Amino acid sequence: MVLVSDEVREAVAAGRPVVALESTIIAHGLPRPRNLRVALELEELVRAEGAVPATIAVLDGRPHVGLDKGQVERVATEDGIRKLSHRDLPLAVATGASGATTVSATALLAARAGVRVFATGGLGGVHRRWTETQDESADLGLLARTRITVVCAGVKSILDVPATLQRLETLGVSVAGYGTGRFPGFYLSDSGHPVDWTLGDPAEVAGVMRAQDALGGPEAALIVANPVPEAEQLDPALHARVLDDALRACDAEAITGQAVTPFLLDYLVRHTDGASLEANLAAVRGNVRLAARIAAAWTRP
Ligand code: PSU
Ligand code: MN
Repeated sequence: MVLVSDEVREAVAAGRPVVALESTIIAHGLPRPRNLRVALELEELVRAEGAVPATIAVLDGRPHVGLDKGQVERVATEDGIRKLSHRDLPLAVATGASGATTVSATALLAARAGVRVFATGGLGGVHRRWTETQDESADLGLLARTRITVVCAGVKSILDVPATLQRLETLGVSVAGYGTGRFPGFYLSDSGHPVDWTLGDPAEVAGVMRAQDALGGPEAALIVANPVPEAEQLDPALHARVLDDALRACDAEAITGQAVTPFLLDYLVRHTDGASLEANLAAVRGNVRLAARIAAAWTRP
């Protein structure tokens, strides 16, 4: 059912480091044509750290873990490619659809293929004005029941960050800052909210993963929140101003559901002269590198 590439399958079987990469950021989170270059660059970053990249997507109804170059190109350039959260997977499979996978669908497929470490930009979470919209990303619920380590720059700052942190607590998802006691703010190094735990190096992260397995209990994820370096973050004042406008535009244009996140990300890119894109990419690159090092520490005997 899940097509795992030869390279990824062999690496998993031999206990070599593998890093899962999601595809929604490629298909729906970044502007074209830059998205294709970034997708390939992220795979190269994983390789440069000595790990195997496993980009995940659904093509013609088949979930793939590990894409070849032509398949990455399809995800980045195909018109009408869907955005698939985990609830969409059976529908896409049965109808032969193609789609990019969000954090939730990627985490599910990665875990099925035996890949334990996953890098992304920012997780989905609780949207602002949740009391009216009930918009909470499916990422959170899935991470509460999937044993995977997700390296991210926190949750997207377009969300209600404290509400999201609260949901993660309620759902029993372990969260630690990497080299910081502050929860990162995606485009910003600091969301303004603290985290309870700080981990200092990949070996320490791998130690937490081993403790998760040894303790048993619910198969929840570990979130490693890795801040974008301060020098590469988006100017906080610009961020605050443009984000306000973006949220108003989203309301004015009555954008809802799956379209909300891509709309807001795109609005920020267009209204910061691309500066939000650079901060987003800096965060993702840092996460991919760290994920590869964690995967290496995890597989080291
Ligand atoms: N991080 C990024 N860009 C993105 C996303 C994350 O830097 O486009 C995607 C992820 O795939 C995440 C999804 O799972 O946004 C959340 O969408 P929603 O809020 O509709 O659940
Ligand atoms: Mn949503």
